Amino acid sequence: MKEEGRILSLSGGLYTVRTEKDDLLCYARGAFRRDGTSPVAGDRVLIDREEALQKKEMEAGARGLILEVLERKNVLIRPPLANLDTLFLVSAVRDPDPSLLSIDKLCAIAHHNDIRVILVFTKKELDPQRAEELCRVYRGAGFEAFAVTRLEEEETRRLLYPAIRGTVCALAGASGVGKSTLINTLFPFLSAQTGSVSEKTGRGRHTTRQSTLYDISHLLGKTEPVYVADTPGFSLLDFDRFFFMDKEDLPFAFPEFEEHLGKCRYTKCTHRTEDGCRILESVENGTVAKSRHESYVSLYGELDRTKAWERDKKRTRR
Ligand SMILES: Nc1nc2c(ncn2[C@@H]2O[C@H](COP(=O)(O)OP(=O)(O)OP(=O)(O)O)[C@@H](O)[C@H]2O)c(=O)[nH]1
Ligand SMILES: [Mg+2]
Ligand SMILES: [Zn+2]
Repeated sequence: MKEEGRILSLSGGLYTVRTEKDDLLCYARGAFRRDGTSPVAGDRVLIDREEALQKKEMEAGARGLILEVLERKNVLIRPPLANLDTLFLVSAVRDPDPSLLSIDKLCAIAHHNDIRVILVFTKKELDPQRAEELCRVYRGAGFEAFAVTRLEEEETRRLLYPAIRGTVCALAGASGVGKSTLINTLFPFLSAQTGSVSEKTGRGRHTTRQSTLYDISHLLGKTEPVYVADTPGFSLLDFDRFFFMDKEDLPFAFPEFEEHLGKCRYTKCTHRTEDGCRILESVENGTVAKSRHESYVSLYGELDRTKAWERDKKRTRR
């Protein structure tokens, strides 16, 4: 009998799948490997129990077989993770200075892939005014944005727990912005787990690892499962390989552009320098942030230069 489950982790070729009843160690059908569609953490899958397994698979500890991966909302290549709902994009207000272009790029990719972005600006106490300004820009662009400091742990939890929606969330951000510090504050048990895993395997922290999902519903006071992906090595660079878009899609990946689209003088307006462009007018009158438009122009150029074959390569590369 087929049952539905969610993959929590992959280790030594065996998947841990959470079903309604239990956590089950499973093998995946060989066919997944052959056609390059191997299941990853976050995947919703259909499984069959023991009867489907061979003796040697049982001996290796497997108690189920993954038959099918259910339709994915999105999938990241590195770290491998499927069906991400909420991404905490962590940047520091200073030390290191935030790269607005990197932030805007990741926001665009996430929006395009149906991932909700929550901007978290850390080290607020180093420059409270800048923190406020950054939050203002991103809230104005239609994102949720929060400024936090490690000096206010209770307040950080109060602000960020309610922002988690959907089933799977993860954190990302450049090196040194305070991701580990934030994880300590929000999910202390996760820091402990991460430490022990790397001690056991002796792997360096830059080794590409599989993601592992941890249930955090108890912290949020929810009855349905909510997971955070343990992805300590997750930086902005990892998104370069993530499914990217056509330049024609880019305006739609900037939520604050949406109400203006289709209203420019020219139907084929690229919103960069054209006369009668509604987006440019909005930048002039201050309703669209200048930095956001600059990032748009820069990303447009990047996509324009990326030849179709390169994009196709990125899409299929594993
Ligand atoms: N002033 C200040 N420093 C902070 C804050 N949060 C973290 N830091 C410091 O910033 C440095 C980097 O913090 P981490 O939490 O290690 O940053 P990370 O993003 O995990 O860094 P990587 O693991 O290298 O990617 C550490 O020295 C922290 O003590 C904060 O709110 N204020
Ligand atoms: Mg860290
Ligand atoms: Zn325009």
